[in-house]
Amino acid sequence: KKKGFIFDLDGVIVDTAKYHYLAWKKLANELGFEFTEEQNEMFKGVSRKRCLEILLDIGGIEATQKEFDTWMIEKNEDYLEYIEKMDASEILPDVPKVLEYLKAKKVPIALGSASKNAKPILEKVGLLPYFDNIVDGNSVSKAKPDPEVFLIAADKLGVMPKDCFVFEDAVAGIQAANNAEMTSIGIGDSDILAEADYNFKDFTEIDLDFIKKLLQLK
Ligand code: G16
Ligand code: MG
Repeated sequence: KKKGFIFDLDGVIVDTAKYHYLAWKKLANELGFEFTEEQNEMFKGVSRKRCLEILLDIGGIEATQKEFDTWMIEKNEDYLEYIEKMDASEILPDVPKVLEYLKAKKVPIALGSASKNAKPILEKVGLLPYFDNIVDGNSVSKAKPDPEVFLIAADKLGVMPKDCFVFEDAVAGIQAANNAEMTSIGIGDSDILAEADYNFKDFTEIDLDFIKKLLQLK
């Protein structure tokens, strides 16, 4: 059976959550309130628009449509300044090991991310050539935990959803993979990602024998 692998971006391949955080924090401070790293946890895997809605809720701010749009742009411009400086050193440990292995076995690979900046980030860190398909915030209408992003990815890869494996660091992402009836692999805290079929702290914990076993599943 043909298998496919789908990777989330933020928190799985690179740690861009810290840049999202700095950009949101700057906006919050400009608007006169604090935004903590703890609160930033809620933003993981969540669309930019939804993040701003939550942020304004935290600050108790009612925005006009015009203000809302301006702040969305402002946050993204600050975020892009961080992205601009990224290079291969920001790839999370042992991610290339797994990508390399899958490539060598000619297993199709897709990206399934909520980010509208996914492609430039992959380009910056030099991983774009590994991906057969990119499904990101520009091509989906329903946010995780809706399975849409992963179902489109499976379709593009030409692999049945049940034969796809998804690496995710966000609860909503694990739920999206499960909702797509794919095998979910949690990257991060196994207590938080308890709904995942498999759990690893990070890719250094993933043995290539494990990947091999997944490829041999019926
Ligand atoms: C990522 C992040 C979220 C971010 C979202 C949208 O999702 O985890 O924090 O808000 O993308 O990003 P952008 O503002 O670049 O469109 P993922 O699915 O890659 O973890
Ligand atoms: Mg993520």
